[in-house]
Amino acid sequence: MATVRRTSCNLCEAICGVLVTVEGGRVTDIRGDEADPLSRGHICPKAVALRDLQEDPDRLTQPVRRTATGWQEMGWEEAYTYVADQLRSVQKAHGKNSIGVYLGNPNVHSVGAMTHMPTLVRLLKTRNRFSATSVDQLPHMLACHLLYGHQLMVPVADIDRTSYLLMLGANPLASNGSMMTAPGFGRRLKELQKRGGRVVVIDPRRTETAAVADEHHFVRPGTDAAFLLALIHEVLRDGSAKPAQYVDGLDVVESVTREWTPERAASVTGIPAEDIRRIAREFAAAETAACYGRLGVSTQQFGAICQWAVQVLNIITGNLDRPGGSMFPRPAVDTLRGIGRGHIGVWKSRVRSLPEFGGELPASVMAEEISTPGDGQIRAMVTIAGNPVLSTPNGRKLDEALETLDFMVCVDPYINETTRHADVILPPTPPLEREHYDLAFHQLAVRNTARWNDAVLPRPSESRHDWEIFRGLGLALLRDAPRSRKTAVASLRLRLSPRRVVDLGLRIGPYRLSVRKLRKSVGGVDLGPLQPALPGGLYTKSKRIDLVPALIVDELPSAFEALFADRDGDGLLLIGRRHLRSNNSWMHNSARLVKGKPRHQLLMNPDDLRERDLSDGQLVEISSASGTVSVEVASSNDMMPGVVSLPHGFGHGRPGAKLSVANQVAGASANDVTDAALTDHVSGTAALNGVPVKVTAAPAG
Ligand SMILES: Nc1nc2c(c(=O)[nH]1)N[C@H]1C(S)=C(S)[C@@H](COP(=O)(O)OP(=O)(O)OC[C@H]3O[C@@H](n4cnc5c(=O)[nH]c(N)nc54)[C@H](O)[C@@H]3O)O[C@H]1N2
Ligand SMILES: Nc1nc2c(c(=O)[nH]1)N[C@H]1C(S)=C(S)[C@@H](COP(=O)(O)OP(=O)(O)OC[C@H]3O[C@@H](n4cnc5c(=O)[nH]c(N)nc54)[C@H](O)[C@@H]3O)O[C@H]1N2
Ligand code: SF4
Ligand SMILES: [Mo]
Repeated sequence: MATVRRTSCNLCEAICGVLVTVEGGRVTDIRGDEADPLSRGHICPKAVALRDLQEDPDRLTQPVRRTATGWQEMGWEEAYTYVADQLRSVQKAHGKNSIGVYLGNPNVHSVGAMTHMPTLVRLLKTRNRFSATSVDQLPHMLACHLLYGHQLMVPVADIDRTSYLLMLGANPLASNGSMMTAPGFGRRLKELQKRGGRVVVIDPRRTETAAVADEHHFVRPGTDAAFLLALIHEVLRDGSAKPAQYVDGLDVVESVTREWTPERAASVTGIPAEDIRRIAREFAAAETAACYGRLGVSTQQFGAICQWAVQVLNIITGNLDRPGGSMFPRPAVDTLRGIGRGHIGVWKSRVRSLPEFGGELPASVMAEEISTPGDGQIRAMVTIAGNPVLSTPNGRKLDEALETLDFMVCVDPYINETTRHADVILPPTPPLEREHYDLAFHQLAVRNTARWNDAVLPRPSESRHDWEIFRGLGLALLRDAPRSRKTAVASLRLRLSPRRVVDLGLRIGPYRLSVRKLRKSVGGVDLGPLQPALPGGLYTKSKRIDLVPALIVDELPSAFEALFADRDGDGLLLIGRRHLRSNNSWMHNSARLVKGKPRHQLLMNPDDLRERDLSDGQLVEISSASGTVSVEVASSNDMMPGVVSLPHGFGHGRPGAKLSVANQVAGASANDVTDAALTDHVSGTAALNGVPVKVTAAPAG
């Protein structure tokens, strides 16, 4: 008999409610849940992959260990003990920091990872911690830490009420939105336009989102800081600034942006000065407006300045914390309370002296920390839900470095480009076998809602949830540790189930909910539109906002020099992109998702092709300071001249990776040409966009 179960899809940040039909223990249908007050029935093609993940024969269900004759299954308890012993012996021989940890993207999509993984990582006591944050949203978190006092106090564009949305470096029609949970982004944009509102997109590619916007401007990659500072300059110049009374430092903003004129910005961005002036005027005059800058203005050399400037623009035009502007969500579990406010530069990386942020070093230094000998060198790696060989800059170098380690353990369901180097792989249950409450994305949602999901399918007895793996490993590490208050607390934290932790969070949260109450609500509880929260909600000691943190302002003169320096004329700049039927580095093993037209090509403007005697469809070589890859080129009028686009997450087919479908997917890894040496000057975030490259015909044969 068929039963329909309610859950949500957690493959991306949109957290869409879905209805899953199960017949005889198997999923037969997945569709959108109209009763979900946030997603209102929206889903995308990736939802069907929930079923493919469930049924994928390549997915591991038990721990495996690498032996001379191949991978061998092992028992869970045996695996925990073995891994804990190996990690401890590496640390005994080489010191605490000899263990490196990489935490990948899917951790934030799993409640068990959110509740249990941090405790495990703390037990490892290493400073060599890395995560996807520093190839992604670190500049947002830094800006929010500096301005609002908490790294996760991130305002989101109030898309459902705004009358002017200015978007930079975001393509939500492919990505479904990020650092802004707004399922059905396309529908929300249409509603905005129907209300008479305006959508303006700034992107070096005429993206799917640009195509539905009212206005799109090409921008030369990496130069958005000049555009944003010119907008601020203009708003201040024509006297239309109206910051709230709890904002300090407007006069300093005025003086540090004095030279950042629209004319100067036009000369490097390619956006005409009169358009910059008009956008500034329209933004400031709009009834309500929100500026939203995402990946493209984060993972670039001036990411921190861009994200700071986005906030400053919202603040000085009076749009922060007002309906229709840029607002702070108030989720049913206050995630901010459980997470530190953030800090930067408390220690630096050993080899290159890049700053930590919130206890993590930039992923761009990971390979060199493994391969450079000396005190504090990484000798063992732990990866949890990450595939950094494909996801971090200069991935080839990391690929090679991982092979030199004394020990490596991965918590991951697949033997892929990264985990093929492991000694032990510990696979967690797939999404449909897990309970879920979204601790991460209700914190970033454009409407306050809450939902609890029971598991759709039972967990097979031989499988373990990710939190059970963290508990097992953590307790194994604690076994020989001297008893103290700290170890007692860690052990208690590891033993509480995610359900208990969420229930507690809901009960002490602002709406006094509970798992029981949520389980009774069909599709989730609607807690209403976003509400003003400042200044009381600020995490700054003064309960005021200082617009001009030294870390950013001190960097402006050298950014000015770098941005307006003479440029080498004929170089191309490489940027990335996403596609609706693809998800970072790991979902190409779903045949239904990858079918259809290839999506891995290098996109290039026809004039740039012609100039190099290249033609559409030809195999080309892309080379940068860090490497060379070959891939087919596709001619595209949607590309800004001088800019080429290659998606990341491809480049499968490496020896030993057990991905029967993905290994057949063509394409090269963009991160074999991105450069670990290129980082955001302030935060150390990888500059994955705006990489100087040459494109030539691939040698015949
Ligand atoms: N050039 C370039 N590089 C980029 C980007 C770009 O735009 N351009 N984007 C960057 C961004 S924004 C991000 S977030 C990173 C993402 O890069 P990563 O942090 O590496 O994350 P994914 O690529 O999503 O890889 C997910 C890994 O987790 C495993 N996995 C999947 N589900 C689960 C689970 O539930 N539990 C566990 N334990 N494992 C699971 C998969 O098998 C895979 O190995 O890539 C970054 N890299
Ligand atoms: N289908 C799908 N959805 C996803 C993912 C996925 O892989 N596939 N990944 C998820 C993850 S981990 C994340 S972080 C989000 C990211 O979500 P988004 O931020 O929306 O990411 P992208 O779609 O890569 O859009 C980034 C845009 O920045 C542009 N860009 C590049 N360089 C510059 C620049 O210098 N200036 C400006 N203004 N623009 C620039 C690119 O052309 C691109 O259109 O998506 C998430 N959702
Ligand atoms: S947009 Fe697609 S991938 Fe993202 S949560 Fe919704 S259905 Fe899942
Ligand atoms: Mo991301």
